[in-house]
Order: sequence, then C-alpha cells, then structure tokens
Amino acid sequence: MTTASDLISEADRESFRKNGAAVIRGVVEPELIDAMRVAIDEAMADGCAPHYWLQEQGDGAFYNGLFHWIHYPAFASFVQCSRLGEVAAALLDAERINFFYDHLFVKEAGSPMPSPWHTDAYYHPVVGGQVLTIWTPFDRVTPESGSLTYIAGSHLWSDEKMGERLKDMPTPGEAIEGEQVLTWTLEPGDILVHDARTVHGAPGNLTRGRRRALATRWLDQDTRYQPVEEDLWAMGRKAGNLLPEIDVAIGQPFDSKLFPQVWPR
Ligand SMILES: O=C(O)CCC(=O)C(=O)O
Repeated sequence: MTTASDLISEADRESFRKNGAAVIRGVVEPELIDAMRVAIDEAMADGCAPHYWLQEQGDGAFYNGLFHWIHYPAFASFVQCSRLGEVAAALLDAERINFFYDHLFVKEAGSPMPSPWHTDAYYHPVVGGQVLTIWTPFDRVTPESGSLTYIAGSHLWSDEKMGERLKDMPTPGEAIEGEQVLTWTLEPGDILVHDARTVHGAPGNLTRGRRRALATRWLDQDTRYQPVEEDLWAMGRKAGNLLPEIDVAIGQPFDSKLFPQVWPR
C-alpha cells in the first residue's frame, strides 16, 4: 500500500521547509475526486454550511464556505479516509494530527475576483504548534484559472516585515518586485501544501471552466486554543454567519468532537 512518505519526495519537503509551500502530485484518488465534485455541487445548491457568495450566483460567481464536513458525509470521508491526514503528519513530523476545518473556494467560469494576499495564521485562534493547509483542486487549475500563488519564504518573515509587505501588494497573479512568487498548474489528484504563516492569494478565474478547490486545515499535537480579535469565529459573529461553537477550553489542545483526531487513525 502507498504511504504518505512514498508520495512526498525529499524535494517536496525541502520546498515546504524553505518556501513554506510545495506541490505534491497524485495524492487524491480519482474516486474521491468524483465523489467530492458531486458533494460540492450539493453543498452549493442547498447552502447548509456557513458560507458567503463573494460574487453573486451565476456566471462569474465566487462561493466561499466553511465546515462542510459536519453537514455532508462525502466531505467527512474526504477528511477522514483520504491520505491527507497522513500527508500532514509526514510533512509536519507530527505525532498526532487533528482536523481543524475545511474551507471551500469555488470560482465559476469568468469569476473576476482575486483572493487577496493573506496568511491563514492571522485568522486562526491558535497558539503554539504548527498548522498546515492542504489545497485540493477538483478541476485542472492553471494561473489563468486561479491557481493558488505563494510568496516564497514568507512564512519566515518577522511580524514587522509581514505588516509592511502586506500593506502594499499588487493583485495576486502579478509579479512582486524583490520577491519570488510560486504558482503551479495542477491536475485533479495533485495538492498544494502550505504553512499557515505563508503569504498566499489567487487571481480570478479568467477561463471558461470552473475552479473548485477545498482548503483543509490540519493541526499538530502542540497547538492550543487561543481566541484572537479578528479570528474566523469573531468574523463570522460580526457578519451574522455563525461557525460551529468551539468545544475546547482556552489553552487546551484541539482534540474534541469538532476537531477530531485523524492521524494516527
Ligand atoms: O482558493 C482560493 O481562492 C483561496 C484559498 C485560500 O486563500 C486559502 O486556502 O487560505
């Protein structure tokens, strides 16, 4: 049986360490991709998960939603039965991985809106440990259709540099003076991995095809719950779009019904 270590090369690990991001090819099985395509359409049609339409429905729409795994069994299987938890453990050298949340980004054909430059860490009510994002596309993605784009090495920036740099950035997809920008073309089955501190964004989808992608976030055993002013839950409360209530106490590890252990299984 193929293990995560067989899928991740030394070059992938080195890219993840040095750049804060890497592409890993051929990780997600075709059956899971097919099941998720059906589940994504269902989720977008019935709107049960907390979500926002960042661009109105129809041509050029942009759907952004969270915690689908609680509502849709196909998302739960994707999280719990795919190789992703094991990939997270292997990349982070973690003893244990708990699942944090899923975040679905669908840019329909011609969706012009870029996903702005940001770090995930900024929105996470987390101290200590490591948080990994795995970005899985369900369509072929290219820079023209909105492939996720990274600033190499930005996970190592000081808070001061991060604040300065993020003030004045060109649109994702454009070159940035003095920085190396990383982007890849991916086939369904390939994944991108990034550190929660890596600066990333995505251009709009300028093609005639869909760009469906699920970001899944994974926590190692040393992460602890610590709310922060503008975290995802606080943003949801402000927008009247409530996320499920966090079921761990402040200062405690994320290991609960809402944040299940996924590795070791
Ligand atoms: O897929 C996108 O457009 C944005 C993804 C993203 O920003 C994220 O995973 O944090």
